[in-house]
Amino acid sequence: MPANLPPEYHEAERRYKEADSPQEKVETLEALISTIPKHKGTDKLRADLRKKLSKYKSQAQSSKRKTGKHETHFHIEKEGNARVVVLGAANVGKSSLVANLTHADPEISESPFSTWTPVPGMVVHNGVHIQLIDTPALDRDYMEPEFVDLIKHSDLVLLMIDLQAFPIQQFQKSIDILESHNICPIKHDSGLTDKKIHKLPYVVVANKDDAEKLDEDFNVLNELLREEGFVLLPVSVKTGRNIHGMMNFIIKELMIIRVYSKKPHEEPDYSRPFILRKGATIDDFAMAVHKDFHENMKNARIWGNEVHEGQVVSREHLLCDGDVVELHI
Ligand SMILES: Nc1nc2c(ncn2[C@@H]2O[C@H](COP(=O)(O)OP(=O)(O)OP(=O)(O)O)[C@@H](O)[C@H]2O)c(=O)[nH]1
Ligand SMILES: [Mg+2]
Repeated sequence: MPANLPPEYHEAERRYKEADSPQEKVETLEALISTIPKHKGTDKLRADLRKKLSKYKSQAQSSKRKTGKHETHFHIEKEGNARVVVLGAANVGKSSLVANLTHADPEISESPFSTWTPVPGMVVHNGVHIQLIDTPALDRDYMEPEFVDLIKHSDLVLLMIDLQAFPIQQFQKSIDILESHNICPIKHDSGLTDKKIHKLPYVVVANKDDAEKLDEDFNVLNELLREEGFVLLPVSVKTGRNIHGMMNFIIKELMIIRVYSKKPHEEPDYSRPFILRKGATIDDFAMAVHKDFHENMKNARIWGNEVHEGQVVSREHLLCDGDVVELHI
């Protein structure tokens, strides 16, 4: 037990010990944890109490009447063009990634199980706004139903594994936990055929690939995962290695395309792309620009890789990433 705990701790501990019901235990434990100063000396104590909290939450949840609604940290408003949920075992670097790419300030710690509530942040990459959500570790004893819901309401799972800590077992465990809650990767045949299965695109990253000497480990892991049908990306949040490449890959997997508008006789406006999904047409683009364009448009001119410069196209024309479009009323 760390020696330098404040007097409020002992008072909160007494209330926690006196609490009877699981719900009271949850409330008093949360209060108790909030009295503990955050530093290395208290890491273990906080992790232990968090474990207990998770157990009581589970008990409180099962004894709670089904009708009773309650406030939850897991309800996060969707913002931006897409939502990416960062998942993985304890200590792999999920919070570090979110802290690194966004203005959010989740707790980062050497000791496992430091994140207990999801923390959203916003990352803007090549004009695309992505809501990136840091989450509690998957390998806890208990996973809140609201956490499962949050994942199901995301557009992509960024599954992170720690290259330096039994990555194969870690990967398998994370996949299994998600599968036990009916969440599976879209491209992967899990063998489950139940209609309840929720399929999502997965991007798997091996974090802590800090230096070339670790690439050998990465290659072995990559081979194994490829046999299972997964693409693995090496990254290092610490050194920034391949983080840019990872973001490009995420945008590709989200099937996001960026289309730029252009007024006649003017240069395209590259500062503000319109964000659409693969399969979008000129019609969808016109709707995104303004409903008046959508109603009154006669045709459009387009510049891009798969068209002739300034080619005139109809409403049904399929758009590609990077196209520039001039709408004509
Ligand atoms: N060497 C190395 N360490 C890293 C890297 N990314 C994160 N870490 C360290 O790994 C530890 C865990 O990082 P966190 O970001 O707290 O991990 P987490 O996945 O959020 O952990 P939990 O919230 O406990 O599940 C910290 O000590 C980080 O500094 C990396 O790329 N390389
Ligand atoms: Mg964390």
